[in-house]
Amino acid sequence: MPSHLYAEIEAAARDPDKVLIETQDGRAITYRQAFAHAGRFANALRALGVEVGDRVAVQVEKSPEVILLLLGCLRAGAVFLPLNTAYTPAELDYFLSDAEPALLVCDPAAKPALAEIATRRGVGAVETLDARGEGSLADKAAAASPDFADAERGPDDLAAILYTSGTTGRSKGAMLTHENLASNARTLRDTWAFTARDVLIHALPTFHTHGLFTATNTILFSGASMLFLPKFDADEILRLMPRATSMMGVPTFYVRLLQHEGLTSEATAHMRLFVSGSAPLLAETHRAFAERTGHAILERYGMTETNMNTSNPYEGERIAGTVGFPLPGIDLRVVDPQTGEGLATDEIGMIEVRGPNVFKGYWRNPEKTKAEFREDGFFVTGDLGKIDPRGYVHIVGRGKDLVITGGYNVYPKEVESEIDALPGVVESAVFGVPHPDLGEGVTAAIVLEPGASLDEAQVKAALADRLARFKQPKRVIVLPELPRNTMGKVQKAALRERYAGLYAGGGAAG
Ligand code: MCA
Ligand code: AMP
Repeated sequence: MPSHLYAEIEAAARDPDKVLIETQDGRAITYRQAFAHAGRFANALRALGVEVGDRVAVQVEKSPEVILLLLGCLRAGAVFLPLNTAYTPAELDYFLSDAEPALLVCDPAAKPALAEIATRRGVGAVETLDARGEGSLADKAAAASPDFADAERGPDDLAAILYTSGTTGRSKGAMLTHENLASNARTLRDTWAFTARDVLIHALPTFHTHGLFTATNTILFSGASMLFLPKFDADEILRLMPRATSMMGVPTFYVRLLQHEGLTSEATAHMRLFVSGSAPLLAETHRAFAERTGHAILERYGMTETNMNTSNPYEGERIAGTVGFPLPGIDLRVVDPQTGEGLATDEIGMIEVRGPNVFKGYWRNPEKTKAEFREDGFFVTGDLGKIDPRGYVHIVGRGKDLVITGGYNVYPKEVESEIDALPGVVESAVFGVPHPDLGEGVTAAIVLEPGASLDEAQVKAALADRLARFKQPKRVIVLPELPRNTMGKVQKAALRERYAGLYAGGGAAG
């Protein structure tokens, strides 16, 4: 079977002359052009030594070429491995050593720093692609033939690896198969009523599930179009709305749109659907948006490991503060986290999911994979929730120590390890507290050695090269000691409570 996922995407494009992606500077790429360009990328990959099953690590700014390269990887049978542009070279070092990609594609400006790491880590080739879609890889693709015999790839073969941070230890690579992605794209297209007439405002980054798969694959499976913005920009989004039908975003998008006086029912009149996910949407944001525009934001719930699991209904009541029903074909249950026993309606426990959307396991990490699956195939999400009498799923908290800031996940352990390594620091506790713009703000409490004179600015400066910007604490608080329970465990709940008002009234940068 030629490339399972790609073949389905190609079959869904009934009108090859339809525009797939249009950019702010007026570039328009049709499906026909996209498929031909994917063929050129596939040929270029082969010439660079990328074979079926090889990983292609990609840390580049958003451009239509990222999507074309993804399609090229699928055609070549390679495994696409996107990396957040905010990751520092120190973070890249780990991903390259763990994933052992055959090729690293990076921004031309980053090449000098990354090429050295890539060589050390045995990466076969390093090529470049910039925000305009230009660079050495683009040059090689332009010189290559558009004709390519697609690799044989079945439903269970790997299409992508996306790294997700871990509560303990380093990030883990979630292995996503062709059918994991295809099944979710089919389901979302049908559940959210996407057709070839749709035009999606795409302002999300293209290195995480939300922008790369949830948004893009739903459009590809509908033969529809996307208006690509390099990043969130409220003015631009409002300017595009009269031409668009839909948008997918993180809650911060909606918080920021509500701050714009241009957000009115007239401005949104051409839109049929606003989707929110990646982090909890406050019920007050949902209500305020409905009051201003007449649109009930559709909230859904997913994970890197599982793609999308639940969604509020397209037809029917979208209830603020809930994430709706399990998607068709996906089993979701709430269990006692200790015993694994199923819980009754309205009882709070661990959310577990099973279905064609659920990933194949963690890359080269069978122990972690085993630890997060039940014997009957359910994946333990780490999210705490309940199912109400009407069947709506509510997420009420996290069983995992995780901060979600502007839709990005930050695992405190990773930040704490960096802080604890600083001279003069005895220990630290990293936690999230409400942030008006980002949902939660990453916050650190630290304890210093007697006589040490480290201050907030010094801690922040020391972390600058070590951690991606979004992981760096917005505030660092020096304490004589951390609050502990009788067992000696640090009480993050007490810290969250004590500093709950830290960012109240703060602006975007908090
Ligand atoms: C930017 N900054 C941040 C964040 N973004 N800090 C913490 N958290 C963030 N998310 C920093 C910048 O470096 C800058 O710092 C300062 O905050 C202000 O930046 P600003 O220009 O306001 O930020 P922005 O560029 O407008 O970005 C904010 C954003 C963006 C639009 C919320 O972060 C974003 O697009 N987030 C989407 C993330 C996403 O796609 N998540 C999906 C993951 P300084 O001024 O100090 O330099 S996939 C997923 O979760 C699952 C599967 C799912 O269910 O979807
Ligand atoms: P990630 O693994 O980075 O993709 O993040 C997935 C996590 O984001 C989930 O396990 C949830 O904790 C959180 N999440 C995603 N969507 C929602 C939502 N609609 N409401 C609350 N939390 C969400």
